[in-house]
Amino acid sequence: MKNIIITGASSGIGASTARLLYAKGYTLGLMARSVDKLEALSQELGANAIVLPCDVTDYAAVKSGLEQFIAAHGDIDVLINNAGLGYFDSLVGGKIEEWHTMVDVNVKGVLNCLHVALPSLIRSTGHVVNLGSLASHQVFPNSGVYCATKHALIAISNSLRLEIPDKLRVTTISPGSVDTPFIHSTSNPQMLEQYKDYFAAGLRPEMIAEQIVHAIEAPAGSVISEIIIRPNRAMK
Ligand code: NJP
Repeated sequence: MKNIIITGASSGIGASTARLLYAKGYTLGLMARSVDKLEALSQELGANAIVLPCDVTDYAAVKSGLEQFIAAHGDIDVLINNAGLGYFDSLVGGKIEEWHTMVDVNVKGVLNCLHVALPSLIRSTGHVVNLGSLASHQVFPNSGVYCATKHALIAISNSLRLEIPDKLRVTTISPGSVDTPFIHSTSNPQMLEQYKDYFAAGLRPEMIAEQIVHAIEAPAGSVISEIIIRPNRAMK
């Protein structure tokens, strides 16, 4: 039985992935800040969905949560670095605190989780799944810092895969727009108005969850290095 940690499990892609993985019999560590949402998800799923309240930008909290999980359940087999957010806005006149938050959560948060989990993942010959984006490969208007964070993420994924291929599998999942609460973080009302229907008409989070499971269950001796999945429509 595999132990899987999912960051950002309280919503969207993370919650959908938790539902699919739990139904397949995995033991889950559910990480996010919204304890009420994690508790509700754990109650819906069952006793092997363990709530680990945690802000991924807080290294001490990540360490404590993951160490607590490992002590109780054993080494981590899969770490799904899914927690992330994007504030849509132009760079000119953008909000510095939003830029910092995107870097803190999307890049430093992933590094915090990796730093704590890697020894355990290596012991278990495990798997890291990082949530990238189409924005890992190209840039879009009004999301310059978000695109930068997702470019960083693919660099981290690809570097990690090169280091210890015999001890760790690394996958990046790179979706186009997905219909989750993601776009509603955007504080600029014009941007929200401009993009919200586009995201609402995007992929369903269950589609991304299926790709994550597909990567985790790839045959031994193989690694799915990246999955790019996009809505089959014109881009905005
Ligand atoms: O977004 P949403 P998605 N510490 O808003 C958590 C990428 N992606 O599922 O802490 C810990 O439903 C937050 O939990 P909470 C995207 O970049 C998306 O769409 O309780 N957790 C919640 O569970 C991201 O990496 C699209 O607020 C923190 C989760 O993150 C991933 O997919 C397109 C946190 C966000 O759930 C999941 O996003 C694409 C913190 N400091 C890539 N801050 C898309 N939706 O269109 C946030 O290419 N979270």
